[in-house]
Amino acid sequence: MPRMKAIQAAVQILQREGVRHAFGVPGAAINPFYAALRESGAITHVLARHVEGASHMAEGYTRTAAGNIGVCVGTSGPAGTDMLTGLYSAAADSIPILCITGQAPVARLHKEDFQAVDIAAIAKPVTKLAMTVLEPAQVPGAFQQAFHLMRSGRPGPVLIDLPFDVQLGEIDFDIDAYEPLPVHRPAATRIQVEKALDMLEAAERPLIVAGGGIVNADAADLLVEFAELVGVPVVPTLMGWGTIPDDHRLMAGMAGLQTSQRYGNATLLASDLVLGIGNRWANRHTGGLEVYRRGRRFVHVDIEPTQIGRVFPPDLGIVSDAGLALERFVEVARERQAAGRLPDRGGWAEECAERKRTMLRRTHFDDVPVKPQRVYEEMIKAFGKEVRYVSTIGLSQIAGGQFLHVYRPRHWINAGQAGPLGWTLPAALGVCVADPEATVVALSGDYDFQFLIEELAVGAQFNLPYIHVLVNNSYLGLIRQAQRAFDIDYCVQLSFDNVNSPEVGSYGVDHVKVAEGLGCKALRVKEPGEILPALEQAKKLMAEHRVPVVVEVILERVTNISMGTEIDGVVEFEELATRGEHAPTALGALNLDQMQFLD
Ligand SMILES: Cc1ncc(C[n+]2csc(CCOP(=O)(O)OP(=O)(O)O)c2C)c(N)n1
Ligand SMILES: [Mg+2]
Repeated sequence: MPRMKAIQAAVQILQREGVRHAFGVPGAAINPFYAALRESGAITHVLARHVEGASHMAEGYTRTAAGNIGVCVGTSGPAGTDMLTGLYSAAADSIPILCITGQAPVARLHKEDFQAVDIAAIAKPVTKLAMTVLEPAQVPGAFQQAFHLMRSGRPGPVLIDLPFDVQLGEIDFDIDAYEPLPVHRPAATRIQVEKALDMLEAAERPLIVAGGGIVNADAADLLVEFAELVGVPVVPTLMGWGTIPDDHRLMAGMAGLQTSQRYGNATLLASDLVLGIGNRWANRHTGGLEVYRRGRRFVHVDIEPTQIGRVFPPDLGIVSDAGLALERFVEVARERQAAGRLPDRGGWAEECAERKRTMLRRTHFDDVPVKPQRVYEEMIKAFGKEVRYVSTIGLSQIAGGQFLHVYRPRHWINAGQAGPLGWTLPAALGVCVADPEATVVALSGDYDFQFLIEELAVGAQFNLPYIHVLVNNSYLGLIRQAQRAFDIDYCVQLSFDNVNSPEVGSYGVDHVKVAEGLGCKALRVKEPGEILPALEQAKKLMAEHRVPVVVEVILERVTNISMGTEIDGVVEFEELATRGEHAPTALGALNLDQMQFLD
């Protein structure tokens, strides 16, 4: 049996489990791991500038392709605590990442040693497993279990904490005798699917709510096949956006309080049965449950048994992996189609499509300073269907969710539940590592951009080119809008006169200078007509220099974006589209020569 340090066995297992990249920040307590990494040579390492950044890079990496597991690495003490936000974000959105931390030697754990903190205890609520390994011979089993848990059931993150002496302890280990553990995925039974389809058939205006579980199961094609078979319109959740292309005739729009379309909410409210697959009835999707549930029945398919009934009791709950459920749904629906049992849904689907053509918000404004709605119109013109968008939170992300178009799963990469400011930039870098050929476009408000801005240097150092659209209102815009309820505008201003950059006026931070100082390219635009040329120029700069390119759009300071507290009470602050030229990149306009608009 080969004899080696426990940490060498760990690195061999990482390789065997498919890890090719790691994101991290070294420190004394994790140096044995770095020595093993260097020796192996099979895993490339991206050196983050902030450990939190490394955790979000790992998440962006995982989210880009089915089967990926992002790995983030840090030393003992503050490195682990810095990565907690990444673990929370990953856990909340069911994303597997593996966080590896160094730790003080076992015998000194209780002595308040330098940078010794009980990270396993701290990380427990935001991981599927958080473990300080106390025996070198347990290291292989800990990693084996980590991969098994991350991939099984509802996916999520794991933290493995490795005391210095445990890493260096000698063990007998043969990688050829190692085998990844089988992954546990429950599957819907025929009876369950029959009952769900009976309910679907009995309904007059059924909908499918498609959640992120479908993305995790890599089952978007099956979703579309099933929707087409039964002719039922689909409302994706924010995490499921892209599972059915935005321009598909059965894509009915998103429902919700913020990242939604008027037609998505109207269609949900008109439905009488909702089949939720791989979704979790997030409160920003449902709004108040009274309105959301009134007059309709619900079927809930979820991989995690304790998710069924967590938010409200469904009429039928099915515990299943989304992909395995959809395979069964397609199979049984095919049989029913052959037997002539499937009802014609043409009228209802057309009603939904009509709303999608007509219930539009206006994006075409010529104002200076630029109104944010216009930015998304120009982004749609600049980037094709293959673009991968990355965003986190803020008015910027909400408006992105309302106006952009997504055509593929994993092309809207968004920290949906946790929404941690600063996530966008490092997550985009992780996406670039996972898919170097992709056009990656990040979308941030100025505050989100400033949170982990130093990570731009990582993009410059490791040649990870992407375009960062930075919509600058010099405000904590979303919170300013929320403070209207309190009649205050307090501690949400980002504006000041920058003594070094009179050209930014009172907008404060000179993002162009900072980005350039960190080794990236950057452009600033102030007029709507300049946005598209700047985005085109950014593509060229990205190709030429192989570094991130920031395109900053100076926005009007105050724009309220449509939102509300109930899906039947979303407040519109701007005028709606009443003519074709008001919303030239809306899907109705893209699909049809002739458009009709509701007043
Ligand atoms: C770590 C963290 N702290 C606070 C918040 C609350 N928060 C949500 S959006 C936001 C302001 C975002 O401002 P900006 O990024 O400029 O986007 P805008 O809304 O102006 O488009 C804040 C403070 C958060 N999401 N994450
Ligand atoms: Mg802002």
